[in-house]
Amino acid sequence: MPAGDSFFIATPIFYVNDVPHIGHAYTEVAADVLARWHRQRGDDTWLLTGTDEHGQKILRTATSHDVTPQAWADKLVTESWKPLLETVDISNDDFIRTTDERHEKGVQRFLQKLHDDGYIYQGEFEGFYCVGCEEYKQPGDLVDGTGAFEGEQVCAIHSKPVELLKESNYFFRMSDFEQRLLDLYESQPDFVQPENVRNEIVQFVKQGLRDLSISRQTFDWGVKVPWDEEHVVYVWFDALLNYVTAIGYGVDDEQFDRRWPAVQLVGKDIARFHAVIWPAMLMAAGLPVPKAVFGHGWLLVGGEKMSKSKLTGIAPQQITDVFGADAFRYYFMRAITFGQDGNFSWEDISARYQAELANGFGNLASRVIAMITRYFDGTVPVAGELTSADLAVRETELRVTAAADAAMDRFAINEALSSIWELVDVLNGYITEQEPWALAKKDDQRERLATVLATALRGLGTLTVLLSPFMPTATRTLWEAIGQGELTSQPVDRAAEWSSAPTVQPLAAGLFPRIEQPEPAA
Ligand code: ME8
Repeated sequence: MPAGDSFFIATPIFYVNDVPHIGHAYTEVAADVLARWHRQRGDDTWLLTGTDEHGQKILRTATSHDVTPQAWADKLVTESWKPLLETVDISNDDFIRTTDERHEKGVQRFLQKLHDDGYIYQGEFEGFYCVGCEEYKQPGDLVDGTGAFEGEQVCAIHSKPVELLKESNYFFRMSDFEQRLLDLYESQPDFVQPENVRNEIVQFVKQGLRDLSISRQTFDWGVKVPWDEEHVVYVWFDALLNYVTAIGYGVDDEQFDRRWPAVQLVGKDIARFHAVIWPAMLMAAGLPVPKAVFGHGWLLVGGEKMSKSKLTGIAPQQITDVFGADAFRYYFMRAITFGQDGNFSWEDISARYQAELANGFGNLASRVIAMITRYFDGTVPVAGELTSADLAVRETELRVTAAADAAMDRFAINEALSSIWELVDVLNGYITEQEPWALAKKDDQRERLATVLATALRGLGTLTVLLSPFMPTATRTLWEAIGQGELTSQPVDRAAEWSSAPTVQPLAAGLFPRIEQPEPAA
């Protein structure tokens, strides 16, 4: 078991009514980069992702395709959701489906406990339900419809009419937890991040919490309520529990205690479920709340939140087919301030690919390795006396490593990358100024040439270690050319301590090849 702290990070589990788009891939990549960073820092890391398969939304989609919801979910998971993880190179430790037996049993166990402890009661409920959100809506959540829905009240998120439902349901006494939740936000200010999401959550809870309807009776695609099989568990109550059923809630205490509590990474659209309902459920069960709930921003396409239903969805593979998974990961983590909304455009990714990856990092790697190959037959030179320019490179390596590590602890993923990129720029500037090609022409500058290339190579190796959580494939290729041992065993928080192989191997091709057709139609 790694010696470091436990770091359990979970993504939302995604609905299988449709195939993934780059918004889903964005959450996956952010969680994966954080997980790889922590793993490479020696933390006892666990990355969980999965799929949300119950509820009316999936049932209706399956029915409209003339298949059972289970068959529909199986098809989407096998053909689309698991392949997404390969497309963008996710190193998840587990994949949970809400139709897994381990999950369904766990949900029943949890609900039974809350029932036994007096947190569940039966009542009548009438309200407006949005199947897209799988949520009852308050009048304030509705807006006037347009086009085909002119004259109707529609969900502000899905722009579709809500349905008036009246049922006899089971309720969770969520209102009992209002003050405890407010105390939690107060005493642990970083429980909900970033600040704007936190403020929204605090405001919401301050307006008063109602009890939550947690069962449905009019359809049967869900986990059965253990004491009343006429009801299925409300899909959000069911889905949130994946974070604990996946790590052995109620059946494997050792695994549960080792992992829980988690860091929850979600889109800000579902921060309320994770920062209000979920901790209230955990409090009722006597379990610790998550370490943090981070609600990231939305990917926008042409200024609008990207979504399949609005036909702005882009499949991740459309981008990885052109630029590769590493560039996909780099681009979204670098170009968007993590926590804020960000616009995607083909022009922007093409420009960054060319300037930052191909010319900035890729070219640096090729040049350093080519010069050591040419001037020293590939044998790594030994540095002589260091000048202030050499020491400045060394200082940058240590400084950006510490800055990136601290930024990752604050979920400031884009800041970590821009710190690391200072080293790319410093190294490129250093080589331009030191002109090793000119030194190579003078016999009396042999020692200086050795020092310059040894310094540049040290910096390049540090970069390789620091960038490995972001771009696992390109850095692995580069490491095979310069490093010793496994790249992922190099502690990322001590990246400058890496050991080089005695000789470098020429790179067969550039790390980031020229893109012939950079702008396919979006
Ligand atoms: O809400 N920009 O699933 P879902 C950024 N099953 N991220 C986006 C995005 C966009 N335009 N669109 C989607 C559900 N996402 C529930 C979750 S968890 C117990 C249950 C990402 O398939 C983002 O992470 O609708 C968002 O929160 C999630 O996909 C919603 O996925």
